[in-house]
Amino acid sequence: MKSLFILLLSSAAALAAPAAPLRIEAPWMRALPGTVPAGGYFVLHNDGKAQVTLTGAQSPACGMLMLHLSENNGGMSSMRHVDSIDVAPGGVLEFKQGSYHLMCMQPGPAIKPGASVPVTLSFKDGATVTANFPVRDATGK
Ligand SMILES: [Cu+2]
Repeated sequence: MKSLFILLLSSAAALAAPAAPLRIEAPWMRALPGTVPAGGYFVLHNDGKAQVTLTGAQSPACGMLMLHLSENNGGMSSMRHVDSIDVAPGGVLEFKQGSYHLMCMQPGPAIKPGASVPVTLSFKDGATVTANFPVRDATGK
């Protein structure tokens, strides 16, 4: 009887174990006309005590979903793919226009203003975080 009690206790503890201390705030996806890739924006909070490394993103609505960084060099703006982004303990990583953004390379029919699509971020340690990204139009509405 005693061992059963311990077993129940330990499985309850396993259920209560906190997930990776990562939060996605203010997510949204910017739909552009036609087949132009859509941009994804959010703020990632690392509430944990360890550095995490963002290594990718997936969405069933997007075909390939890439991590991009926009840069402005002497008035020329361009974007490039990045493989990974470190987020320090207690740190915040902002995906916003003109900076880091998700690039939804083949936006599917679900990418339309007023809809919302799931996006999963994946990390080097195997952790994943999923959030629903509301879709807005080109002007951000
Ligand atoms: Cu891009």
